[in-house]
Amino acid sequence: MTETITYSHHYIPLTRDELVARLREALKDKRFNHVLRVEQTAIKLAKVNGVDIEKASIAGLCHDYAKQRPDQDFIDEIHRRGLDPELLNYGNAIWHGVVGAELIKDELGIWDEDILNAVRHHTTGAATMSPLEQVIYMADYIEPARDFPGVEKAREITAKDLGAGVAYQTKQTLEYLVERNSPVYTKTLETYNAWVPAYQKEID
Ligand code: DGI
Ligand code: FE
Ligand code: FE
Repeated sequence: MTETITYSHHYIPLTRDELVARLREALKDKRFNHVLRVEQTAIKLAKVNGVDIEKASIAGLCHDYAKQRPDQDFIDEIHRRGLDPELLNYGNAIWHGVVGAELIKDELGIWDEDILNAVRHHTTGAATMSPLEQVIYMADYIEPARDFPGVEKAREITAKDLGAGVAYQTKQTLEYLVERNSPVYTKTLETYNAWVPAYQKEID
């Protein structure tokens, strides 16, 4: 069942319907449907982990808001805002969250730092993540249409322990990147060091 949250805390100057309309404009159908599923998964994880469901809805819907921007938009924003120049060595995979958070602040009027951090860190994680950030990081990884080796185990671990889910995803993603000889963003390594050794028992 789809849960429609009524926004009442002014984390965003839009109703949920208005926000959904903005996302429908910003995203292709496939990506739009993904963010709706991430929202629903995030609400469920929020409920069992004592996280604000309104923030979970907003962050879930917005997490990929910038995913379909052209590379040049991100490059311009990185220069204009003086963001970490290391970002220029990466691409859309890293930019749409880290730079995307700045765009949702400006374009959607979201100021809540917890929501912005959940968007900022949804791809790479971070050494320190609030419960909302963990919820969005995991909801993106285990939403019902995700189908890759290990996703069922990720769902089981996350249902038992949200932090263990974070550790499991982080390890899987790092293995995936190394397997493909891909560059690993520094924050992804920091996430690994902060979470994986701490949850050794839970993720094996
Ligand atoms: O935007 P989504 O597809 O819903 O999911 P996402 O934002 O978690 O993006 C996942 C992609 O990001 C996936 O292809 C792996 C990639 N990724 C995650 N961490 C890193 C990374 N790519 C590089 N190059 N370096 C990283 O540290
Ligand atoms: Fe994403
Ligand atoms: Fe996503």
